[in-house]
Amino acid sequence: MTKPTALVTGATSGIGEATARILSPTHRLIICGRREDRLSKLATELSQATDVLTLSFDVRDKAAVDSALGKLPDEWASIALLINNAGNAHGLDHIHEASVDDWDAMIDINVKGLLYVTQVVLPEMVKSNHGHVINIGSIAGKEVYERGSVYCASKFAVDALTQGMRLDLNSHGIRVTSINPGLVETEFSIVRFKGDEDRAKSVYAGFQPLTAEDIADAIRYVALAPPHVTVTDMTILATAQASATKVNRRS
Ligand code: NDP
Ligand code: 8X3
Repeated sequence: MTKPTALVTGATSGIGEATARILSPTHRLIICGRREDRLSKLATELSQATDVLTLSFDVRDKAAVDSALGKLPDEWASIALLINNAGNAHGLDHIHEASVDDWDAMIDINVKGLLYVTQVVLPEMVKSNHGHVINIGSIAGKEVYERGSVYCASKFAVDALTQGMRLDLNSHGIRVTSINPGLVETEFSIVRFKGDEDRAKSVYAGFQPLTAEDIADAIRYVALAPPHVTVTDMTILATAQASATKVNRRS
């Protein structure tokens, strides 16, 4: 039997890359991101295990999303699993000191980008009354922390969209899940702190953070659950993390 097709946004690093890798035995893969060199490298690796299509676009650019996903070759047109993972935090500032460019980036990527991709992928799922959308939210979509208001707002929006999609798609048998990780050591903090690797490293100092593979493993579990089972919402924290703001650091 042909494998189902999964589309993973933000597959060029971190959680998305690990997810593409872990799904390669069970799914054909459409891997997306802006950095084409990384997409080609991952495609070369994963094509040992499965069919891979790479698509490079910025999720903020609606025309680019429509053009990349709206005219897929026939053999890729039916997507069974959409993983809306592309996203980042930009900056960590009090609301009265933060940059409008950072706000725009977070709202445009984490919220509007997710919507743009979902809008193009859903019609085929609705037509076939089958499919699964997994949105990557965050503990920041459950609890607000100081200096994170706009990132948190973007992830609260992902939580609301996940719940709303589940209601709207219920009559079409489409599963909708949110996965909400706590601190995962990826390129996330390097992006948040605009390339400051030392500051990024300090976020994960003194405790064992989650890895991208930990989250990919949860995504695989949720995706491979029997079709009549929907995991609606999974929050995953490092054992040393008790809330968005409480982390048991040894040093
Ligand atoms: P990374 O920075 O490692 O990965 C982010 C991915 O998103 C990259 O592949 C990047 O690809 C892609 N991306 C970013 N902006 C755009 C854009 N404008 N257009 C297309 N793709 C884009 O971070 P993570 O793997 O940690 O983050 C993945 C998701 O997990 C995000 O939604 C994040 O909010 C969420 N998350 C992360 C946590 C963490 O602690 N790390 C915790 C909770 C949630 P490229 O640059 O090539 O376009
Ligand atoms: C990423 C986790 O705590 O850095 O969503 O906001 S956190």
